[in-house]
Amino acid sequence: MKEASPRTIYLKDYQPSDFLIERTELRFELGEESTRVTARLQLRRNPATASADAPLVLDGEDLELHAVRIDGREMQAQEWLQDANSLTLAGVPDAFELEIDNRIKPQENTRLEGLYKSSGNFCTQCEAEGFRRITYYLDRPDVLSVFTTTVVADATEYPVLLSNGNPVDTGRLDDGRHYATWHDPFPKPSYLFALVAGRLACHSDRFITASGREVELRIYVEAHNADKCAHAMESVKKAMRWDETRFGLEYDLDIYMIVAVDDFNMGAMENKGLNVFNSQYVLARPDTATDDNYEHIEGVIAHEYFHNWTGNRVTCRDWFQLSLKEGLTVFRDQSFTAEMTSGTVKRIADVRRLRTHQFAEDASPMAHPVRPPSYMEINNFYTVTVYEKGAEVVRMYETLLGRDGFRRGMDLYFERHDGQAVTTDDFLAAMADANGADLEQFRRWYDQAGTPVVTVEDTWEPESGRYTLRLSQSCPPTPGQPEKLPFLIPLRMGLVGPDGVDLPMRLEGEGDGGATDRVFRLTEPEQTLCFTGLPARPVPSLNRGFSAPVRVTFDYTPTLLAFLAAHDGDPFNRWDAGERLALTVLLDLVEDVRAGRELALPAGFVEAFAAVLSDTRLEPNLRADMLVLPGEAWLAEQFETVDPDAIHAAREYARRALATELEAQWLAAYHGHTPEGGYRYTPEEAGRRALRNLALSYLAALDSPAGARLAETQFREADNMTDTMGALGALMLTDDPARGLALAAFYERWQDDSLVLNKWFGLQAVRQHPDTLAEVERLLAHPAFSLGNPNRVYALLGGFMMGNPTGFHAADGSGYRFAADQVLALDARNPQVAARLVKVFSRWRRFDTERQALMRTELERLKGHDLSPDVYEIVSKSLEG
Ligand code: B3K
Ligand code: ZN
Repeated sequence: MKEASPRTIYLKDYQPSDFLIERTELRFELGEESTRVTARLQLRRNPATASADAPLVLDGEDLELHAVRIDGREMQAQEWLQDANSLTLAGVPDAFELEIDNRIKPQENTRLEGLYKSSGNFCTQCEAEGFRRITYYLDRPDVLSVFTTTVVADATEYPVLLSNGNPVDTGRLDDGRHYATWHDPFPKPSYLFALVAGRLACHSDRFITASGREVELRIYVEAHNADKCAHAMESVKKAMRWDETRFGLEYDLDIYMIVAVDDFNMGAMENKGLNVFNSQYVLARPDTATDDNYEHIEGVIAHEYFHNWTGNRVTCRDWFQLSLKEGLTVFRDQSFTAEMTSGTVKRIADVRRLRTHQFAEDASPMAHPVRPPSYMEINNFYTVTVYEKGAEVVRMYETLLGRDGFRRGMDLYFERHDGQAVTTDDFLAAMADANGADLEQFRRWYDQAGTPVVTVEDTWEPESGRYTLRLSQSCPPTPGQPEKLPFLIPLRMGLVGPDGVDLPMRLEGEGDGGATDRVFRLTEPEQTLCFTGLPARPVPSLNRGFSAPVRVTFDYTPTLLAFLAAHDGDPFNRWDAGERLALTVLLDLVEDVRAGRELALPAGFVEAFAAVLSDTRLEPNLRADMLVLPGEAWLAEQFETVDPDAIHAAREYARRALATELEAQWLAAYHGHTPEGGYRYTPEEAGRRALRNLALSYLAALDSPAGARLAETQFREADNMTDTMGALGALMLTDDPARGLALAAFYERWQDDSLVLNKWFGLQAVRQHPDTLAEVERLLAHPAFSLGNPNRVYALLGGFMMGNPTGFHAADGSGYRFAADQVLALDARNPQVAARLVKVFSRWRRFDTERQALMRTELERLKGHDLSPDVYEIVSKSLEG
C-alpha cells in the first residue's frame, strides 16, 4: 500500500534552531552484529530564538534507543516522545548535558547513508541528512559543534580507526579491541562528520603550507590498490598550493586524509579533515585509468579540498543554500582545472555539460532555481542546476567585478563569515560591499529558474559606419514561475571584421579607442548597443567564453558560422561557431531522415572539418573537441518533439560521411599522433591521444574493415587504458568480429578490478543496437553485477537509460518497462541511486504521443508503489509538471 505523500519543506519557513550543541562527544563500539553509539551533547537554548520553553526535538531514523540521560540522570521512557523521525524531550533546562545510547546495524545499511560497510570496512556518508541514522541529533547545517570521537573496534579486523580532526589518543582494550580518539577543533555541522574503520593501506606524504606549517597527507585504500594513489596525492598537493596562491586560503588541521571506498552514492564527500571518496576518483594507474579519469581525479580531489573553506569553514544555513558551497566550489575546481590543463578545452567541457544537462533540467518538470524555494527530499537537489548553473552564477560575479574584485569579495566573505552558517544573500552582499557594486538585480539568478534567451538582431549603416545590435531577453515559464523579471546578464562580446580581426568597439558617445573585447550588462527586456566608427560590417561574436548561462539566438548563416569558426578571436567562440554550424547541418539531416529524403552533407562542411583537422596551430585537444559532432542529447534539446531514432540516424550518417570523405586525413592524424615513449599523463599528451582516438573512431565508421583492423591492433598493443578504451570504444561502433573478442579479452584481463569492470559494463550498455536491451538484461545476471554497488548500477543501468537514447526510447516501450522495473528494485535498497535514474522519465512530454503514453504508463505504475520520498518526488512532479 502507498503511504501518505512526503512532506514539502519550504525556505520561507526557516527558523533558527531552538537549541545549540556546543560540544559533541561520540563513542562508537563497532561490532558485526550491531554497533553501539553513545553521544554526550552539551546543549543550551539558542539566544537567537526567544523560546524559553520550547521542547528539544532531535532528529533520528532507524535507531534502536537504549538510554537517555540528562545531566547524569537516567530518564524514563514516559519522559520522552519517540516517533519514526524524532525524539522529543519537553521541559528541559536552558543548558544541560544529554547522553544518548543507541544501537545501529551498519552491515544492513544498503542506502549507503549514515554508517555502513563497504568491502568489509566501516565508513560514513552524512550529507545531507545521514547523521540522524547514526544517533539522535540536531541534524541541520546551522548547528555547529566541536566534535570529539572515539572509535572502538576489533584490532585485527579493523586496524585503522579514523574520524575528523587531529588524532589525540589511541590504545588497546583487554578484549582484543583497540580504540582511537580524534578531536576536531573547528565547530561543524553533523553533515561533515565522518568515521572510517577497517583494514586499509596508507599512502602518505606531507605538505608545508604558505605560512610554514607541516600537514600530514594520507590516502587510505584497500591493500590491492596501494599502487594507484600517486596521482591522487599529487593532485592534493597541487590543489593545496593553488588555493593558497589564488585565494590566500591555507589548510588548517595537522592532518588531511582521503579514504577510497567502492560503494559510494556520489563522487566524494568533503568531511572535515577526512574526505571519503568513491574509489573512482582516487585510484589511477596508467593501465587502469584513462586520461579523462586522471583529469577528473585531479578535479574532484581539488573540489573536496576546496570545500574546506567553501563549505566547511563557512557552511550553509539550511539546505536551500546548497549552491552557496556547491556552486562556489565547482567554480573553484573549474578554475583550478583550467589552469592545470587548457582553459579553452576545460571551458568547452563545462559548457557542453551545462547546455546538455542543465538546460534540459531547466526545461523539465524538475526545473528549479539555483536556490530552490522548496523540496520534498533534499538529496534530489544535488543537481546540475545547483552545482553547474550555480558555478556559472559565481563566474558571472567574476566577469562583472573582475578577477581582483572577485577576490576582494571572497576575502570579505571569509572575514565576515568564517565559522558561520550563512546564505547566498550573505555571499552576494560580500561581493557587492567589497566592490561598492549594486547587485540587487543579480539576485534573480538565485531565485528564478529557467534558461534565459537573448535574441539579437543587427543593422548596418555603411555610410556612417554605424552598427546597431538590438538585444532582448526573456525566460520561459517553469513550474511555479509563469512570469520572470529581467536578469542582469553580463554579455562578453567582440565584433569580428571581414579580415577575421576583432574591431574596436566604441559605443555612440564614447571617446576614441575602444577595446576589442568587452562585457556589456543587459538589464532590461530590450536594449540597444550602437557602435560607431566601424570600417566595415562586422560579424558579432556573442557571449564569448559563455559569459552568461543563456541561449543566444542570432540569425547566423552557415557562411558566417564557418567564418567565425575559422577566425573568431575568442577560442571558445570559435569552437562554439563550429558547434552551431554542425548543429544546423545535423538538424537539417534529421528533417531529411524523417521525410525519407536522400541524405547528403552540405557543400563546405567537409572542407571546414578538414581545415580544423589539419590546423596544427590549434592544440590537438581543441581540435578533437572541434571535430566531435554534437551529441544526441544536445541535438534532442533543439527539438520541440524529440525523435531519438531520426537523431541517431542523422548523426550516424554524418559521422560515416565524414569518415569516408576524409579517410586519408583521419589516417594521417592517427599516425601523426602516435605516442613516443611510455604513457605519461600530461594535458598535452592526453590531447594527442584524444585526437588520435577520435580519428580511430571515425575510421571505425568506414564501410571497409580498415578501421576495425587498426583498432584491433591498438587494442592488442596499448600500454594504457586511454588507448585500450579508445580501441574498444571504436570496435563497439562496428559489427566486426573483433568486437566480441576484444570485449572477452578485456573481461578476462580486468575481471578482478572493480573500477575497470565498470567500463566494460558501461560500453555494452551504451551500444546503440537493437540487441542491447537483451544484452543488458543478461549482464544484470552476470556474477560481477550487483545492485548494491552504485558505480556498477550507473555503468550498466545508467548507461542504458541515460547514454543509450535509441535503446531506452525503443518505440515498443521495452526500454521504459525494463527501466521502471529496475528503479523499483533499486528503490527498495538505495533510494538515492533509484532517484537519480528515474529522472530520465521526467522529460516524457518531449516525445511523440506514443512514447509519451508509454512513459506515462510507467510513471503511473511507479506511482502506484510504495516509493521512497526520493523517487516519489520525481515521479509525482514529472506527472504534474
Ligand atoms: N557534498 C557532497 C555531496 C553530498 C551529496 C549528498 N546526497 C559532494 C560534493 O559536492 O563535494
Ligand atoms: Zn561539492
